[in-house]
Order: sequence, then C-alpha cells, then structure tokens
Amino acid sequence: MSPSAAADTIFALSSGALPAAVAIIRVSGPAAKQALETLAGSAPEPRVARVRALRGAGGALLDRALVLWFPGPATATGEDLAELHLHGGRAVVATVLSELGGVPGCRPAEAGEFTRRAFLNGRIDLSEAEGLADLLAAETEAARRQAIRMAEGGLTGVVERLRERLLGLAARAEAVLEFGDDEDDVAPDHRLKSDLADLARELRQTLKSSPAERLRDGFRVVVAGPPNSGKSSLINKISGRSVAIESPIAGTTRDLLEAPVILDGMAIILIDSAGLRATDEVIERLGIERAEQAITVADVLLWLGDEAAPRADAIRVHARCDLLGRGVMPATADVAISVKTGEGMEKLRNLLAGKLSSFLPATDMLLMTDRQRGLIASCAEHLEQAALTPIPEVASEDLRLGLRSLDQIVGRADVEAMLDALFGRFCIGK
Ligand SMILES: Nc1nc2c(ncn2[C@@H]2O[C@H](COP(=O)(O)OP(=O)(O)OP(=O)(O)O)[C@@H](O)[C@H]2O)c(=O)[nH]1
Ligand SMILES: [Mg+2]
Repeated sequence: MSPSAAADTIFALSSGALPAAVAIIRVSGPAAKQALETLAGSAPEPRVARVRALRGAGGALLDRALVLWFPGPATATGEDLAELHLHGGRAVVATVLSELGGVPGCRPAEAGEFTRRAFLNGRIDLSEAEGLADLLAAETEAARRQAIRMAEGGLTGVVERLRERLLGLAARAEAVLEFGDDEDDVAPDHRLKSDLADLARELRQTLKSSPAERLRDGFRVVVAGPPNSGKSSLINKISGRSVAIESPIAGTTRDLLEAPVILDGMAIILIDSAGLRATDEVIERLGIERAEQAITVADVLLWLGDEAAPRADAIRVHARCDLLGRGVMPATADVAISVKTGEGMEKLRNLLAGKLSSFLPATDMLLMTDRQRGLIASCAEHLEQAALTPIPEVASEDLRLGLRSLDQIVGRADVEAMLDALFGRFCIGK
C-alpha cells in the first residue's frame, strides 16, 4: 500500500490569484473520482479533457468546465487525481470549493500537500521538491534558472554519482575489515585512505559556491566608509528610491538600512551603514558596531573611504568625484563615481555585477540550500575522519554515516522531521 493510500482526499485551487480567465482546482486521493461524479455527473475517459456542467448538491448549475480524470498511480501526486478547469471568477471558484468540501472524504489541502504526496509516493525526490519550492518562490531570473535545474533532478544526479563512489569506497573498507588480519588472502588497500581524502576534498569544493538561499533572497552588499562619504546617497541612487536620509551632517545614518534591488537578473540587498569614526555618542557607537559586523559578513563590500578598506576583497569607490579637490582618483580606488553627475555609475554597476556573478555556480555545478550544504559538509567530515582513523571498524562506521548524509539530500533516509519544514514553504494547491 502506498504511504498515503489511506489518506484523505484533498482539493485546492492550484492556479494563481483570482479573478482569472481560467481557474484550476485539483482533487487528489481515493475519493477524487467520486468528487468528479458528484459534481460533473461522471468521470470522463482517463486523460481526456471534456466539457461538463458542474452541479451543486441541489442540482443548481455552478459552471460549465473542462474536467480531466487521471487514475493513479501514474499521476503528478501518485494518487487518483481530478482537475476542474473553471471560469476564473471568485464566486464560481468559492462555490465549487464549498461543494467539494461536502463530498465525503474530501477536505481542503494544506500548503504543499500535493507535492508532499508526490514525494511520499515516489513521484519526485526531496531535492526535486526543494527545487519546486524555490521555483515557486523565484523572483529573479538567476534564481529561476537554478530552481528549474534542481526541479529537474540536477542535484539528484550529482548526489547519485557521489553516492556510487562512496559505496565503492565503503565496500573496500569492509573488505579490509573482513580480510585485514589475513594478509595472505588480500593485499592491504594502501590507496583507500587517499581515495577517501580525495572524495572529501571534492565535496568541500562543491561547498565553495554560495547557498541557494542567497540567490533567492539576495546577495548582501554592504556600503561602508567614514561619515559623510556619500554612502546613503549611493544607495538611494542605485535603488532609485529614497531609502536613507542624505545630509551634510556627519553621522546621519545610524541603523543598518536594507534596499532590495535586482542587478543583471541577480537579487541583491544593498545595506547602508553608519559612518565609521571614533565617537563618544552612545547610539552612534552602537550603529558603528552594527556597521562593523555587517562589513565582516557581507558578500560584497563597497568601501567609500580614502584609507585602506577593512577587507581585501572590497570594491573601493572614490565617491563624490565631482567635488572640488576630488577630481583625481587615487591609485588605491577601483572606480570614481558621482551620484550628482552620474559619472562612474555604469562602471560601478559592472564591477558589482562581475563580483556577484563569480558567486554563481559553474554551469556543471548546482546551488544547494543550507540544508543540503550542511549534509554535504557532514559527509565530507565523516570521510575525513575515516581517512584519518587507524581503526578499520571506525572507518567503516564513518563511511556509513557519510552515506546517510548523502541519502538525506535526496530524501532516501529518515526524513519525516524535515518534511514539514520543506512542504510548509509551498503554497496551498501545490
Ligand atoms: N556633490 C556631491 N555631493 C554628494 C555626492 N554624494 C553625496 N553627496 C553629498 O554628501 C553629503 C553626505 O552624503 P550622505 O549620502 O548622507 O553620506 P553618508 O556617507 O551616508 O553619511 P553618514 O550617514 O553621515 O555616514 C550630502 O550632503 C550629499 O548630498 C556626490 O556624488 N556629489
Ligand atoms: Mg548615511
């Protein structure tokens, strides 16, 4: 019996916001066919769209709709599935949903429940489900492209290949366990440890690209420098909004201010910060502490100071270059800009976009979510331990734990705990 064979039948509006030209309601579960029969009189032949009059319990006409019937298990959810393509008015949809609620065994779906059933019935694996969740949430082109690759199982393939290799190594470790004492039978596996270390290194390498969350939520670009250097003005200019107060008074900005911006299809969050200087003023000092912290965790630092940047990888900006005495860019700066004249702004955008695209994964690599990165890191850790330990039993156990981490990425291992977290990210009807 499939895991959800005994489950309720769920239904929800699966298409976008109303009103719309067409609204699609999906019904999934053992009572899906009965729901169709109740509303449309009968279910059409499988996978053929038919126009049917939908009627309520009292016989009143609700809508003339296209209806489809997909018998399980070869369906999106792995269960019996019906689709009603209605005219997309709010009243029509509300009435049909309420009629469905009256069919025995049917209830409204929870967020992500359709996808959850697809996963439980083996129609998709966990990384594909995560890709789908991201796809629904993707607001930028770069995030969308990445999410599509994940939804198509890109990460599954990568993990499968890693898993095959790890299985091979685990088998060799077992062989050492079994025959290790009897050196006449089997030559000792001298290369096992270095092969383990190699695989661990490769895993660590895949962690060098940014987490998928960054691509979705935006790279954090912190603008910092001394007071009055033009930080707030720059942020207002790039975002095209008045995010932060600009003023000739040094020490205007205190808190960190965030402005989400799309740059070359990439989501970024521009972060304004308090000007750095020695001060006795308590609030200003708290602001400066926040600024210093933001500088250390920034994905990119735009540094507007004339003195050396606090991070070697900063983009050094010579701001306010239209002002008297600032016309010559110092050799230590990467770009001279003026928000007044617009000079250098294009070059700054290009420098920033270039830096950000270096965080994107290479074409054959995939962005991973924090959860997936954590599992890859834990797998690498187990391999490293296995490569170090002189005790074959310990090495074997480490490899088993390493495999388990990989399995959790695609949801092979015990995963119930994280399902709620993942599927809760979906919208209802997905
Ligand atoms: N001429 C000229 N003035 C600028 C330019 N950018 C900023 N200013 C002026 O410089 C002053 C300081 O600008 P802000 O953007 O408030 O500077 P800030 O770095 O945010 O300052 P704090 O928040 O106090 O740390 C304001 O009077 C701005 O109008 C520029 O490109 N050209
Ligand atoms: Mg400011």
